[in-house]
Amino acid sequence: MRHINTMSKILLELGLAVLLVFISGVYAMAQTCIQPPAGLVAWWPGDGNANDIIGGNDGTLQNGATFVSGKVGQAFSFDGVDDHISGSTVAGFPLGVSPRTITAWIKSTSTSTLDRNIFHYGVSNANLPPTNFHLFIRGATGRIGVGNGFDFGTVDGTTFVDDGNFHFVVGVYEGPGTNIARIYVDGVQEASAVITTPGTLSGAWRIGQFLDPGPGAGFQGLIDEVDIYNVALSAAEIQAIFEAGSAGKCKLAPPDQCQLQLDQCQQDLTAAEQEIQSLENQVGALTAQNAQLQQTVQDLQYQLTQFTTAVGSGLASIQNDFRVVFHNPTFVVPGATLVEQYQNLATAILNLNQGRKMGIYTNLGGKP
Ligand SMILES: [Ca+2]
Ligand SMILES: [Ca+2]
Repeated sequence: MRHINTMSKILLELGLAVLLVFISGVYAMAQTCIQPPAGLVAWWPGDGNANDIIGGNDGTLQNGATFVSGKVGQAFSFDGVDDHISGSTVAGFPLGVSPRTITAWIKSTSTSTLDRNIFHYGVSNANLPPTNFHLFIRGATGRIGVGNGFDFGTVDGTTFVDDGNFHFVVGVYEGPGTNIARIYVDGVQEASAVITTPGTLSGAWRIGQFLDPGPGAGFQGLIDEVDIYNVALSAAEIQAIFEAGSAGKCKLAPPDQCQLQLDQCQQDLTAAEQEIQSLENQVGALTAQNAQLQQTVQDLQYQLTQFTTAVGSGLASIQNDFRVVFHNPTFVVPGATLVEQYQNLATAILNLNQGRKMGIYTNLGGKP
């Protein structure tokens, strides 16, 4: 009996284990992309092209840079010599002293002790005030650095990232209120420090090589999903992107599709406005016609009164004829619209009036 109980227990535990494996499998399958945090102004997914799918700051592959399977879809692949992506427009970039965040997945296989750029934008000149900003690997330590360039203030992380594994690396600058810059690696903040207030930023950008490649080495390995935000992302937002892993961020509808929808909406709106205008015109015409008919009826009634006054009670039969026209229910024309009914009635009255006037004047010896 004890043996049977032990067997039952084992079977129950085995069943629970299978259930847990099944549940975790379902969870993994159900993992989907997350909505990008607010403030995303540029995003290079590296999925077969160098396009910025948010800000339109499309880049160009240089010196053999290519694509391989990455962290989220494909990634940019660099040879560590001269490969890089270059871009000449910075539409939407956080410039001046604006807060900013740069994020990317990287996989470095480099053994170089020289600094290697992940993302660099602005004007590159060591002799200028801090007019550029970058996220990079500090060659001497193999750790992530962020700052406004060339010893004008940088912050270094603590994780050795040249280990051939994917790491989610983030550099944040909070803005002139605090001048604090922060490093996050794999969802965890590793360092923060006050840096020099950034100067005016403009110009160009590069992935995988510094704007001025002289002081550093080329990036060797993969860079994937490079993002720029015009805000300092929170720790929770950074953690969420890290945890989304290979599911990544949800892509928005391509701009051309949005534009097509907008164009269609505009066409529909224009057609609707034209329809409304046409209906208003018809209402206006009917209103004018109605006023004209009312005036005609009033004129006829006035004339009838004048005739009655003029000739006394001798023309009672003629008055009755008019009343017959006004009130005769058989006058309705089958199938005619209300407007056409009025038109026919008015025409009949006018015709009758004209004939009677002549008749009246003729009978009384007057002139029409
Ligand atoms: Ca990608
Ligand atoms: Ca090359």
